[in-house]
Amino acid sequence: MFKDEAEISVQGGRGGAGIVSFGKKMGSGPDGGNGGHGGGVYLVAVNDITLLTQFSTQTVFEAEAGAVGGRNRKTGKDGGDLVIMLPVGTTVIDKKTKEILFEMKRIDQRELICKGGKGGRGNYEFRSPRRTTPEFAQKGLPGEKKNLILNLKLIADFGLIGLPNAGKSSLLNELTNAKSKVAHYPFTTLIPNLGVFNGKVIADIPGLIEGASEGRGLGVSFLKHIEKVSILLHCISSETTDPQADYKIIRKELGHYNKELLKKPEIILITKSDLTDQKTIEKVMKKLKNKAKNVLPVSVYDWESIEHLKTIIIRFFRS
Ligand SMILES: Nc1nc2c(ncn2[C@@H]2O[C@H](COP(=O)(O)OP(=O)(O)OP(=O)(O)O)[C@@H](O)[C@H]2O)c(=O)[nH]1
Ligand SMILES: [Mg+2]
Repeated sequence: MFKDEAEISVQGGRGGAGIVSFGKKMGSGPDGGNGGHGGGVYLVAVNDITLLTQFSTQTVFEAEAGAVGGRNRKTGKDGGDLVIMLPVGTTVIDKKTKEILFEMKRIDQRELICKGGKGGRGNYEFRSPRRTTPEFAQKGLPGEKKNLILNLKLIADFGLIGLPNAGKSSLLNELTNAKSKVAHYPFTTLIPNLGVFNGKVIADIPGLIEGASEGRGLGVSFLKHIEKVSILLHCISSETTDPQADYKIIRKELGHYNKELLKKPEIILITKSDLTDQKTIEKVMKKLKNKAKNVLPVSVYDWESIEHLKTIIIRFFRS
């Protein structure tokens, strides 16, 4: 199951202990080595929106501890770092302070979230003219620990939005390499899907219905994924009896969720245009033409309409 929220606990590795040791020969001084430092925990952003599901089974992570020091002033080996992969678009929040620690915005962005603990000093380090045989050494320190809330909001250039069954996933599949499930019933898409067209990311957002911003249908959980989308591809089926009403339902939910969403540039797509005659399509377009600069009919069965949509999309990235 797709997860866009998770809570995990992360901790740097404990530092290794320093040791108490003396040279083997009679009268030789202290030679206990220092412990190695504990490994750090790093977060790295990658291009995989499914990654938060890894936290369904494991929620506690700790980097490797440093090794204890050795005789002969030998320092213990440092613990290895632990790298946790997160999907690009994840906000990392400190559970206790609620502070945003990182926004994982770029692929390969790497952040140190918890430092490893320092290794303890061995007794060699405590020698002095007055204390020639220190009988003690330090323990290693524990690594830094944090409880994190991870919140993923998809980052996409274009977001396909609309009522259930409007043909969003079909368009995603047509425009990109994605294989989003398509079926003739509402709520086929239960999780957002991404595809890439000409280097730009298009997100297919599960269908929204009236009351979505209050939790109806698939609820508010997917509206958040529209927040970081740059341009909306608003799909309205040409089969509708009232295109303006369909349009308004979605706009109302976007506005209820966050007024900023209404400011995003929008292209209105009158989908499944093959199912209606030209005259009806024109009527529908006329009713919506004052809502957005671009209102165009598309059908996955009409190659030209898809090519036209592609040109409009390309024009959008250029502008
Ligand atoms: N004739 C025709 N049918 C289409 C077209 N696009 C989609 N459909 C059909 O419409 C139905 C819904 O398509 P989907 O792409 O699953 O719609 P959706 O908006 O993703 O639906 P949800 O995920 O449920 O919100 C499917 O039966 C598709 O085959 C089109 O251009 N022409
Ligand atoms: Mg769908």
